[in-house]
Amino acid sequence: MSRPIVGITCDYDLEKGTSQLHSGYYEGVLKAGGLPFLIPNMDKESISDVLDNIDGLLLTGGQDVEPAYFGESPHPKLGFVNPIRDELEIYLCKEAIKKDIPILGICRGVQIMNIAMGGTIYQDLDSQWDRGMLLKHSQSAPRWYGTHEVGLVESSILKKLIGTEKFRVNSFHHQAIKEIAPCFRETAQSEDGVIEGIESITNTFAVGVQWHPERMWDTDKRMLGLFMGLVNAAKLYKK
Ligand SMILES: [Mn+2]
Repeated sequence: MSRPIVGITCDYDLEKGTSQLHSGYYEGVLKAGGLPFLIPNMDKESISDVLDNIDGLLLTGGQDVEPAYFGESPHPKLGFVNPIRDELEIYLCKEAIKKDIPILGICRGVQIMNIAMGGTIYQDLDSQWDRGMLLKHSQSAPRWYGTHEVGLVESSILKKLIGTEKFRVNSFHHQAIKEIAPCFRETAQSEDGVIEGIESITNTFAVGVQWHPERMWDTDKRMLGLFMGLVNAAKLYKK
């Protein structure tokens, strides 16, 4: 059997006119046995054709999400939003969920998954968090270095893929999940209570994490487990 094709969203730089992606994403897919297909900015009809041809979807990290998608007006600390990318990824995610295409969402990707399916996020975690002490989620350390701990839910896909209950993750997210969409459940949490992982309770494989495994798998092999999970689910979908 040929390798399953994993579609990967890029960051669309509207000023430079480029679609770009950090190598950790596509190299992670390659290492896990999948064939990466980078999804540039394109029209909806082309995106529908992409959805007919991919076996898995990787929603990647990036900038803040337009709050109108979860029914809010912009908070003063909201960062740069990219309307083109928001529209494309939310559409892609909704359609992939409908088709039960396996999905892995990383950082912004997990937020997109949650918003697409009816959940909300904190526009600015630092100023909107009202549940006590908050850890530093925008780390000042190398990108591959784990700065805070997360605990995984025992029966979760995430726990199966990573193999340990507690471990340290890197953290550079300005936003985070607030209310989880009804089709997902929480699977990982940092010590302060911030949701760091979710998975679908209705789909075969729709897993999201708030940290960046694509920057960690080189130094922490457990992180490759996430890419293996996506590619293995894509293999089953392809059959
Ligand atoms: Mn974090």
